[in-house]
Amino acid sequence: MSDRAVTLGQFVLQQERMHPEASGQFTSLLLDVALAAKMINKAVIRAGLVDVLGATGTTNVQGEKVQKLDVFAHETIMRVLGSTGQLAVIASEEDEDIVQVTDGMPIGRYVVNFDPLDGSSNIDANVNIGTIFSILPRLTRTGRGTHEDVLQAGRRQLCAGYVLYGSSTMLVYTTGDGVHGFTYEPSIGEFLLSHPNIKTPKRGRIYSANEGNYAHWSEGVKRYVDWLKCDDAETGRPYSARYVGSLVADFHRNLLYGGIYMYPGDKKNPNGKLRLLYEAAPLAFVAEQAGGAASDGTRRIMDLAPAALHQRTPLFIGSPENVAEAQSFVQEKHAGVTSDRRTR
Ligand code: P6P
Repeated sequence: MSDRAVTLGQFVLQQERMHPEASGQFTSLLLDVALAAKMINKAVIRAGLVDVLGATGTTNVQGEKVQKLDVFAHETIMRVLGSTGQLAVIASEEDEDIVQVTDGMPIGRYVVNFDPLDGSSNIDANVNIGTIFSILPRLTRTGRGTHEDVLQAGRRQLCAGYVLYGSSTMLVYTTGDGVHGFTYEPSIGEFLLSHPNIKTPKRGRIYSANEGNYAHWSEGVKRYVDWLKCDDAETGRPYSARYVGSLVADFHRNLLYGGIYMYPGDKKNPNGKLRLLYEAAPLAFVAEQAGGAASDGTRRIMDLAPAALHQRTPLFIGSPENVAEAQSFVQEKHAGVTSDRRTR
């Protein structure tokens, strides 16, 4: 790759030329996601200056307090993507049900599921927040999009990625041909290729979890986290605990440095907190394409077909050796393990 700056648009076109078999039909859709990201980014970086901080006083379908930026991000994505003529149906964390694309627009061949602003509880504290998106082919042939079109397993995704808003806003995506990261250059309004072909380390020594939930975790998860904290230089333990409380920020750091993010189920919420369709599945696609893994503790996230729009799932995601290790504890294959001197 030459050292000249490559924009997202140029890169996507290069990819299309390199892979004639790739239809590239959703190229413009991906570029529209980037357009929406630029508009959201402009609001996010000015959040402290204009009246978008604080809550709207309403709650979303999750029963969560809706922050004004949440609403802006949701409405921006719906407006930009809804006018592409490429979509049949859209699903968002902020909407109770699917949104069919109508209003005289041509009904397209694709579905977009997204979390408009994940980690929004961090907005007022100026902590990184993110947009997560997933593009799928519709299953139904004609007519308005349906739930069947939306509720597909992650392995059906054509494209998935996230935008991480912060001091340096990044867009990271995959179309099944590796993972590529772009850094936003506001002076020219372009996402420039900064992290081509991201590969996550096979093992990392960072774990990300809300240990405030420890008392409610299963014995297997407790044993795993206890094991990570044992002092054993030979296996690089104890690991470092890093938890921003914003999935996209924790995921992105672990993608680059190696490690594991986990949000297990617990006694209060057996399926955990995170949503399968527009949080776990898109990030699982990115993780696997970067050489990582994503599991619900026993099954591959990408194989799980959601039965409901806002279905939750436990999530263990990151470096493959870390995820496999976590799975072995969660499945109690290491019952009784404390500070054993295992090979790794
Ligand atoms: P907790 C944010 O609400 C979110 O969905 C993720 O971004 C984040 O990782 C997680 O929830 C934080 O949840 O229960 O640790 O505050």
